[in-house]
Amino acid sequence: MQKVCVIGLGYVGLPTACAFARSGVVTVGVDSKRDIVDGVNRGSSYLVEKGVADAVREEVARGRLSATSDVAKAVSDSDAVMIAVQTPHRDGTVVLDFLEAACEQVASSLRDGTVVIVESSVPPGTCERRILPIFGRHGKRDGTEFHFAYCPERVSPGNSLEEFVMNDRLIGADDEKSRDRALTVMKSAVKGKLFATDVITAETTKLVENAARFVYIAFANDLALISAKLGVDVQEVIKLANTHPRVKILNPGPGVGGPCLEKDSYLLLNGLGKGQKEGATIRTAASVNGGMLDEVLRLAGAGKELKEGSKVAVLGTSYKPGVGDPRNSPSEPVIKSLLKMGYRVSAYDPYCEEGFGAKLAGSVHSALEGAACAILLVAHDSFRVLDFGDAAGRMAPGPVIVDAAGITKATDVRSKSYRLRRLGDGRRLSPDDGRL
Ligand code: SAJ
Repeated sequence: MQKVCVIGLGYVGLPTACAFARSGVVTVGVDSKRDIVDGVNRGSSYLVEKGVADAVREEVARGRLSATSDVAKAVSDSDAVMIAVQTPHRDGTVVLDFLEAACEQVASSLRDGTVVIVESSVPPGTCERRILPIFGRHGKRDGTEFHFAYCPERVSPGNSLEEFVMNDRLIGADDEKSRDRALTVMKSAVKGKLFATDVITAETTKLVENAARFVYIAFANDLALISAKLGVDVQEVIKLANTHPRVKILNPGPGVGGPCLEKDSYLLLNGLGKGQKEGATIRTAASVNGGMLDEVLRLAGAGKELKEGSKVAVLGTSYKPGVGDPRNSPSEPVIKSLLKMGYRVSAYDPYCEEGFGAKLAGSVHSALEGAACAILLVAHDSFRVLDFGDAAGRMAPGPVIVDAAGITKATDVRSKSYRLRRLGDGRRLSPDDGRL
């Protein structure tokens, strides 16, 4: 394959472009945002993603990667077009405007024989009902004038470039030629296995993967609430249950963040149309995961013994450990609720500059200074090695530390200098232990 064009240089598109360029393919990234295009052409990446900055710098210098806002030229010059634009949701319903607009532009410049691959998550049936008709209106029929495949991305934000290359992928195509052409394109950059199927099965499977994780996490979260009532420690219960050869329970937390798990669960249901009763586990999971906010506030004593006007330190604002990505972070509703209840909130995150309205502290110590309560929301490595005795010494007298991130150990509860409340830890200790 000679030349690939990647439409959309976002969280998925830029690592996709880097992966193709790294594999030796001449790659052009297309984005409407001038600053992103100019940045790439200067050899710099706006994305904080492992390996991406080096890949952009080196591949631009080598002449294998460039960027442009000129879709028509990039598409008409390419043998393959990868589309990786966002498909967000509004109140649980997918918004296809960006994808449809991108396909419209691609279709109008496509030369015959090109292979078009969509990576964005879409409700099942979208390619057939909404995407292929756009190409049809431009006189491009799948399997005749051009070749179409749906190959959903599977990368984990934070490690997208490596996962693009190493993960197994699905190749959804509805005719043999399109499938073979898409396999050739993907093989040039992907080292993982490639599994061929039809388009709607690939669309559905992508969403099922994320909906499965969303439901599994809801189960772990439900167990945290159950354990707190039963008087056991959920961490201990999960650790022991996972010694069974067929049990693999995930970790409870303050809610499910990020751009994918919740959204894709809704997109799966979108495929059913309105008024359907199927999907009860997903709806229940959404309610359990969303309800973890109340549990975090309860552990903090918000609206109860935590006095109005007190300072609360929120540790962690990114949506998961090890990244600076604040999209849909569970910290957002926690911070906004606390502010609404009249608390002074100071937030600190080693990677993320988003404070969601809280005062951003420059260090963990300044966030903790004088706080009546500290809430651990993300298990970043630097929080795992925190000395909680020292932390408590910087806080207001008799401080409460809430661990909603699964960082502390059951034995840490015995400290006398602070009251530690761990999510899902309902063990009944003596009153001296300062539990709820
Ligand atoms: N979380 C828990 N408990 C856990 C694991 C995660 O509460 O045991 C929370 C995290 O803290 C975070 C959220 O879930 O708030 C999502 O994090 P994640 O690491 O599970 O997933 P994402 O959203 O970063 O990436 C997911 C991945 N999907 C699956 O693992 C099935 C990734 O492979 C997908 O490519 C990505 O969605 C996507 O783009 O669709």
